[in-house]
Amino acid sequence: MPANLMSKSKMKQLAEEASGIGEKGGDARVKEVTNRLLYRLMQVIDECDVSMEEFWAGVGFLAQTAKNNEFGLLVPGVALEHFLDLRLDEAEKKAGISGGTLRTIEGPLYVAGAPLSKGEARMDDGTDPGEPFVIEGQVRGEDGNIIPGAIVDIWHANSKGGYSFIDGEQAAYNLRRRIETDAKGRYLARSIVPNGYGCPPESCTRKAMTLLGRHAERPAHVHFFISAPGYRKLTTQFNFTGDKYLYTDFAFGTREELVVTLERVTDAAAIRNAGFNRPFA
Ligand code: MBD
Ligand code: FE
Repeated sequence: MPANLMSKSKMKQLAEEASGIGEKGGDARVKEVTNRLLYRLMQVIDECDVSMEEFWAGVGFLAQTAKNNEFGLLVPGVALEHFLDLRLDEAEKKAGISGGTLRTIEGPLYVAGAPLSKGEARMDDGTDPGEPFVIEGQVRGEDGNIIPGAIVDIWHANSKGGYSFIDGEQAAYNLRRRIETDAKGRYLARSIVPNGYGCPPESCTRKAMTLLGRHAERPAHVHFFISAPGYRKLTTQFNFTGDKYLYTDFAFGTREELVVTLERVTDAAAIRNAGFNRPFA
């Protein structure tokens, strides 16, 4: 039962005052967003009759989240990054733009500056016992034209679900590569099949998920940025058929069109014929 102790007009007035709405100075955009955020926050506090203790516990939780550098993890966990993606989809629909590979979340674990090579790359450093696999594709514009010289920036977790620069166990830029597409717009990567990612055991994000009755796991996935001069940048991922967490991704990144089935290749010649000029060890 909502408490509703405060009148809407009183909350509106407070939020506007706190946001400097009546003042001359400041930044109009910051004022508007702050005002709307504060008004809604006050409404929630009033409707849920949030106590002083609960309020300060919430502030403490956010402070700890900041201390852990975890906001990037919490945001996808509460569906906000996916929500922004869906809004971009809607904007494109309204503008009459359609087709092409679907976007999905970037997530918090991208690192810029991965090694750049032409046409193909090996992404793993050979120390991971994961199963080797090959990713190949062709970059095309919405008009269907192939795009040579596009940059395909790929990053993914190792066979334990950890990312280089984050888990401290891997060499710099392990499983992070940029590949420039060849004359036919193609790229090829050799890597190892990633495991899903789980939020760290002591993380604020995992604690929040537990309080919400949810798990804190992502299905295995491979991230992509694809960019070329004159084109909008695509942020996407793919997942693997049959993954335990495919349809309950805590970060809401799964989209049916982006789920792929691995094709098992056993003979070395077939692997070479797939375009890779180094046979698997
Ligand atoms: C990840 O690897 C990720 O992609 C997201 C969105 C959140 C946490 C870890
Ligand atoms: Fe990820």
